[in-house]
Amino acid sequence: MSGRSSLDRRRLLRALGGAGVSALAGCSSLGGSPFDGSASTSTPRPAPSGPADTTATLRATAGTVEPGPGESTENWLFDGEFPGPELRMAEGEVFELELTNDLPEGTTIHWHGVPVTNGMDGVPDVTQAPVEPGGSFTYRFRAEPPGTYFYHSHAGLQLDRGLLAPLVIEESDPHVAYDREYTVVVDDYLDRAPRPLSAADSDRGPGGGPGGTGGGPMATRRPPYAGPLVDGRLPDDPRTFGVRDGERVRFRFVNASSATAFRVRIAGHPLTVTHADGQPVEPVTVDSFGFGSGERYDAVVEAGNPGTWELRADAIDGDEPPGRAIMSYEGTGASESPTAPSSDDRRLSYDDLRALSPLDGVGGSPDRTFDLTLSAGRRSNRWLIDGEAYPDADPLEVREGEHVRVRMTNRSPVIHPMHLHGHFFRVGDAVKDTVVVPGHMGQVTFDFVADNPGNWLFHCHNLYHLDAGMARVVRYVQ
Ligand SMILES: [Cu+2]
Repeated sequence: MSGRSSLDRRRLLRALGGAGVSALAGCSSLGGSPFDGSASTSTPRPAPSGPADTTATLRATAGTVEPGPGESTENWLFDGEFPGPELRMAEGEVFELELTNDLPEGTTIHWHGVPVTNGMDGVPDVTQAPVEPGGSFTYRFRAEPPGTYFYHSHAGLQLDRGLLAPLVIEESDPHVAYDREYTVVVDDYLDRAPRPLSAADSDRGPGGGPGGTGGGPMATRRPPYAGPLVDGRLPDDPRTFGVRDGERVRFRFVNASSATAFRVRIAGHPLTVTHADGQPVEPVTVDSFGFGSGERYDAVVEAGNPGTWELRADAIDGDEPPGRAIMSYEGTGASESPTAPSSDDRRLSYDDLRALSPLDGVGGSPDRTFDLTLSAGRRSNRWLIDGEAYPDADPLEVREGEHVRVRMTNRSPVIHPMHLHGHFFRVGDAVKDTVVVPGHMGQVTFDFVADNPGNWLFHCHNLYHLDAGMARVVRYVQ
């Protein structure tokens, strides 16, 4: 199934959808709230109606994270797991999930990358009221297009407490063959409750984009992470991915970290990148790729080099030890081959990405263009889009059906992985939902079609930048 035909089908389904019974009807917190679309003058589409193909429940609770021997932290988790339970659904099915909130604070779930209807997008005070302690909310959406996604709390700093998990919409007809697959969530371990960063939290931080330009020390701020995590494991207690000689293994890599870009490689094995942010691309073979918070890449590995090998995730420009997992061939010993990242490896860049099915409707000149500067506030710990810190920021107004172009210039020294809710966009020849804007006057332009009415957050996926104002609402108007 190609991205384009999937999008076409979505439009068709919307056209047929009519005013069905929305899942909102059964929800306790929305009556009379401003989150039913009244703040937007273009009516959001209803959630899919009729019986759900799959129903699930999920509980946000306090729980214990144990990422390695002798390491444990009380934190907030989905169903007590970290990362939370992977959700898998078939392409096109109607999926329904009841979230129950056992936390002492309000929470939501955002389905990162999935272009759900606006009321299901899970952004507190933009698309719904937070689910209060003891309350519940039923999310409902059509599972399309297929791809690798993740879901997470969008309330405050809860993402960095552990409320995150992978989500896979399975393709009915993948464009690459593979014998088995693994999902790999890359993250950081915060062994305390997160708090907003202040000027006192000076640190060295990421400065390179996927192009891997790197950069020297720079005054950015990151939380005091206790180490990188691959699938919830610290480097000294890595997960093992078993493979057999001759297999093709699909890895679905998710950067679920709140503040870190990682470079990923597997020793002794090139990575054939097949999907960017879940969307199929012409396969391109590299030695490593970098990705920022919120980005995903799928890569197929030809298992033809028996042994025990290191899967490695280095924080880009960080000085912490690399995150690790093990890829082990059946019947081989426990000692792994070392990997020294080479300086001349083939690194994925955005220019290498060619979507199999380009987005429709973004050829030619746009109907509307936003020129946006990304910068740090001068006198406060704020992060700004065009000089404004959300929520004291003007919405970006679009009309349904428009081809919208967004040009971003990054006047700060650090990267910003910018994420648009509810839409895919074209960046270069790729179709993505999150794109890293390099520091030091890096520029990125993306184009999208305003085809999903509502109020949608557009923001930096560095959680601490988001928390400090680096967001805008994209608002549909008549
Ligand atoms: Cu940022």
